Amino acid sequence: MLDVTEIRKDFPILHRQVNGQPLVYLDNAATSQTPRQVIDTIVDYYSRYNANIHRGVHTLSQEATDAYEQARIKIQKHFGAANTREIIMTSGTTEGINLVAQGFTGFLETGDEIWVSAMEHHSNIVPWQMLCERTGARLRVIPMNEEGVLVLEPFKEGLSDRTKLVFCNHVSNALGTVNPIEEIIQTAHSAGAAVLIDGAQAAPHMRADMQKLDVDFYTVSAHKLCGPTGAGALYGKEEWLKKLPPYQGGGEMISEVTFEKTTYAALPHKFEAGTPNICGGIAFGAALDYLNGIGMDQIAAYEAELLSYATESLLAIEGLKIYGQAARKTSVISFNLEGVHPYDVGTLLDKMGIAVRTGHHCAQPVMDFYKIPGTIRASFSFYNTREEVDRLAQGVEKARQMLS
Ligand code: C6P
Repeated sequence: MLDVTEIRKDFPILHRQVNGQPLVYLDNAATSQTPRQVIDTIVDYYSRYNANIHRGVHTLSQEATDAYEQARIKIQKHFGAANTREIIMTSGTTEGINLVAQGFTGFLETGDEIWVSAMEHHSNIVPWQMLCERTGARLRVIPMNEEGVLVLEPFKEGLSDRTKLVFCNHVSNALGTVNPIEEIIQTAHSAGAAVLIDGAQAAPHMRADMQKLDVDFYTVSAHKLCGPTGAGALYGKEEWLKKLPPYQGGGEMISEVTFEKTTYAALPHKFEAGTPNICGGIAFGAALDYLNGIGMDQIAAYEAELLSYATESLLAIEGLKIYGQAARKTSVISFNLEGVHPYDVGTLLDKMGIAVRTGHHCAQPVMDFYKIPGTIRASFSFYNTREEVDRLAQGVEKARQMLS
């Protein structure tokens, strides 16, 4: 088991007060907190070797380039990619998805089909709708049931030679469900379709090996992995990345430019136009070092225990309903109190120093499915404790008494 008392010492923010109370930070699915090892990496970058990369012959530029490319290697190894050509540095999951959606424009035609799951984040719905508008392709939905589990039969029966792309999140941000992506990938491949898995909510809780999954694209955001905002990565199979056209034009992504014709840089730089978030990329690498220093298996085991303790504690509260009861979940609990608006509960919890997210969590179709305006979402990380779960349960009970 983890030594959480020691781990918490790494996170300065966890020791602050909010509204006169010690902070209980349970909004980790929105963004995780940053350990001092990552903060130090950022300070070190700007203090010692801030420079543009891949451009200069001077020492600072070479140091920054080396650190940035080292970070790419860390990301490649962490996610089990075959080589660094398959790792595109992005600003986050949203950019990774948009890059692929843009790239497929020339590969689709009217009547082709794209499947998405019923529990997607908006960033895995809207870019595909835009792709459909550009190409005349049709968006189809893998449905879900009351427990918040995907129902794969309609998807399996609906596959045809018109199916070109399938998108699914590895873990739902609104419900915490771990989706059967292995089965989805195999099924889609048997119909000749490419698969993008949105790993934004899975990566903080488990290891995903790109080669074992045999997935075509996988996206992550550094800020959910103890790293900074504005950094992330897109994994893409080399064969796909070679086929897709560049996402944006600009410096860095070219081989040669004349007014008659431009040739593009080799992978991965073909997809990395302009000056990237250099410090963010380097800090992303440091965040992965930090997580691997603790161990992803240890993190998963600790969070599973915390999830079951929190589920039990919250279900003891009168009129509390949890949305998302899948057998395989990450440490996310979406819930409501009977007859109470989630926003009011969230506001009262904040007064008690407890940070949760309320609303539709950028997954409006999930809320529509349950016919609710939103939920209160408590999302736990490996640095949260049972005492914090107790503070949450007491806070929710107090809110219930005040509001109902
Ligand atoms: N979900 C949440 O509170 P970006 O913003 O690009 O880093 O990540 C977008 C994204 C994509 N997919 C999933 C499954 C996500 O959960 C998110 C981000 C946050 O649930 C902020 S809306």
